[in-house]
Amino acid sequence: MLLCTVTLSFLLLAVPSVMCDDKDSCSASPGIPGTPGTHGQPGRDGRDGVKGDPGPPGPMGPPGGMPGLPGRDGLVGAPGCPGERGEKGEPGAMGPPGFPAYMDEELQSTLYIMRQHIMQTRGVLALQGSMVEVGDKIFSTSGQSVIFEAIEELCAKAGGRVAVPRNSDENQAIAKIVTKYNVYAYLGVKEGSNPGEFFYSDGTHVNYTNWYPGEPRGRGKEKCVEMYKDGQWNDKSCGQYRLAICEF
Ligand code: MAN
Ligand code: CA
Repeated sequence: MLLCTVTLSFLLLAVPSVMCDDKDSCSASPGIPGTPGTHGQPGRDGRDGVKGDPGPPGPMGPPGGMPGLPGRDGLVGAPGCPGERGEKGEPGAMGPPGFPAYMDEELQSTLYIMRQHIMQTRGVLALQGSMVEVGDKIFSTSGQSVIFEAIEELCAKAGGRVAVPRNSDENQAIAKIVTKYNVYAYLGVKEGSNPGEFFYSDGTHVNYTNWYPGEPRGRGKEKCVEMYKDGQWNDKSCGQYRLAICEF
């Protein structure tokens, strides 16, 4: 069989010159490249592209047109002032049973620390002589000498009331402060509209007194009561400078 090895640059125009020998092989010289073909037909249209961005708003229409749709909500405004305090709610349901207090280590250590702090404060005040304890009551002075109204204010601000003895022990305790400061003190009692009748700040009638002999003799003109150093009482005008003693 005769086999030819042909080198073709361009299929259409190649003119091979073929040399064959009597054996089974041929040799060929390269052909001349053909001229480029003509342009093909235009291709088909491509597929639709993706949707474009919205265009700019159109020009304003003639007057008298339909009103447009309402615009979008504006930005959120600044927070308003806090409202008035509401009424107190109902008490909640009872919580689950807890530890007995004596087994609660945290509670016990808190109580220990609190007790220690209270004892320290009491010690400081007692040492200064500005505080005397009687039963559940504590009498204490700021050391200031001011008019009755100022004492009322001072004591209320501190969370207490103007000192007033309800028995002889309490009377002695207040007298101790008066002696130490060497200034008479006003007591938390005032004369009512009937001369000689005195009342506590809660409006109840006095049920313990320690008048100096002959007092009260102000006959309605001395509405306040002062305590002398010996613990005896005298009705007195309210505008004097007297030691401020409060009770807690
Ligand atoms: C002064 C005032 C009175 C008091 C008499 C007592 O006049 O302190 O309140 O009753 O002294 O003599
Ligand atoms: Ca008097």
